[in-house]
Amino acid sequence: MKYAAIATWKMSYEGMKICADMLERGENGADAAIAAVSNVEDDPNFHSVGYGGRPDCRGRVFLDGGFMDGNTLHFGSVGSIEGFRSPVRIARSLAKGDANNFLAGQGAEQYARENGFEERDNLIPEMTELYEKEKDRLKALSAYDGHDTVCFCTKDCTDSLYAAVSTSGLFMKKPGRLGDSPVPGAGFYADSKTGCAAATGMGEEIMKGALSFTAVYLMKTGLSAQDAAEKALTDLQNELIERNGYAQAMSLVCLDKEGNYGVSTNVPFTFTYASEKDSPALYEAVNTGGRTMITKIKGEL
Ligand code: SD4
Repeated sequence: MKYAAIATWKMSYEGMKICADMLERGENGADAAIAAVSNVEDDPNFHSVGYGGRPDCRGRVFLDGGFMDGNTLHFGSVGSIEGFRSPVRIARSLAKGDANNFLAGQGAEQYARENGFEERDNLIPEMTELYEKEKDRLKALSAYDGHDTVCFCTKDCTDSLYAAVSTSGLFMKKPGRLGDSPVPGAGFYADSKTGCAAATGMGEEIMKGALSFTAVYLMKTGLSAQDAAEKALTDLQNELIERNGYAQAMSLVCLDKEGNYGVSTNVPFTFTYASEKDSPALYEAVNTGGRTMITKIKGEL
């Protein structure tokens, strides 16, 4: 396939159209992935990414973002950053050089300010209301549902692969908490010789199995994108259940170097995909005994 892209959750659909248009025009897959993720970061209707993201336990919005270039294996990440419009754009700018590629907290904010990245208060009144309503009920919890990451994996017409992700992480998270999303190998991974992958779900689980790297590694050993996605997630889930008695929510999307996609999940999951053969569409994935059953969602586009 000349180009292909896969992304997590229904919230990626508008971004997928932007991404597919850019890839169709022959634009760079990194630019396409970043434009698509930024589109979600700017949309206040999605309460788990960027503007309108869910607050932490202090009622403030801290964001994580990551980017990887599958040609160079350079990655860039920012963690726990407050007050900036696009964590993924900041992350991409860090994906070069041999050091200082992953910045967190005040250091990341200082870098973003010094490098002219647009500032923005990402807390919207609706999320302040939610926080005020839920804070007492949830203060004892370490995790709370309603967290999702937007992840885009792209393959462009030069056969370059990229992964880009952005999230506000867990609702009511502790100050300084980082999930898998900005962690290369866990939340995202790209290697143009093999494939690219990205994850969403409980970061504390995903990090235990370096889920995105594992999927790409399995493709390297010869598995198809779909088999690699399923094996990576099922193996991790089985290990977690064996050791801890349970496994929390995890979902994974990936592309092989030809642009074929793979998806796995242990919860009901939506994703979008496009290639020069398939116009952008929204799909639903469910786990049926370790295999992923995929249905194209009609009438919702
Ligand atoms: C995190 N993986 O911060 C993210 C949240 C997420 O579906 O993607 N939830 O742990």
